[in-house]
Amino acid sequence: MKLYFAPLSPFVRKVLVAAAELGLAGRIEKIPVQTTPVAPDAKLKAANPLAKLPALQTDDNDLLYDSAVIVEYLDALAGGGRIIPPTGQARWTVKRQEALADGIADAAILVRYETFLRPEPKRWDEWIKGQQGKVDQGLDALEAESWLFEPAPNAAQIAAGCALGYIEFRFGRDWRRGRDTLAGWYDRFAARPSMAATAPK
Ligand SMILES: N[C@@H](CCC(=O)N[C@@H](CS)C(=O)NCC(=O)O)C(=O)O
Repeated sequence: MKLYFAPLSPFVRKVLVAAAELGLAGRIEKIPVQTTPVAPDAKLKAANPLAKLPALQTDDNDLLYDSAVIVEYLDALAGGGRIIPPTGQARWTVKRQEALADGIADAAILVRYETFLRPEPKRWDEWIKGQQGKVDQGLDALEAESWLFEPAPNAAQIAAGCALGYIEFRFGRDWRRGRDTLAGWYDRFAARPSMAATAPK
């Protein structure tokens, strides 16, 4: 399998952590890509019309995106039901929580693009505040969800770990203030070999 890859992308990291937890890391070849909304990479665009990372070319030559689809594919490849419950309420809870964590990372990335990529005269403070509000509300919801303390890693926990890793890497440790439970969980989760091996540097 070939994974279109950038080392600082939380969504690429999510796929790599899932692959490691499922024992599939050795089957993934990384294809490095540099892409932004204003300078999309041509080979990535050929793999994913949205020109976003991650995209995965499977051994059957299928092209898959986005991260949630790829993680579900890897889970199925590893036998199914390993990091995403196969049926029932538990499945919808994990999928919803994964969407929450991904939404936090989406908003954090938009803040980063707005404050780093967009030329200063074109920046819009209200819009940045709006995205930051989504990050903050999402983190408060994660803090409130005790599911984070389940021992086995699932797709939602992996997504949450990668979103928090990205926020801490880009914006520092402020997110921890008033979120002691989440911060404690994150420190333990970040020590897993799959997370340590993929930490942004
Ligand atoms: N919902 C998508 C989000 C993917 C995403 O935003 N990827 C970023 C990198 S972390 C990207 O490729 N941005 C380039 C762009 O938006 O053009 C997923 O889960 O894969």
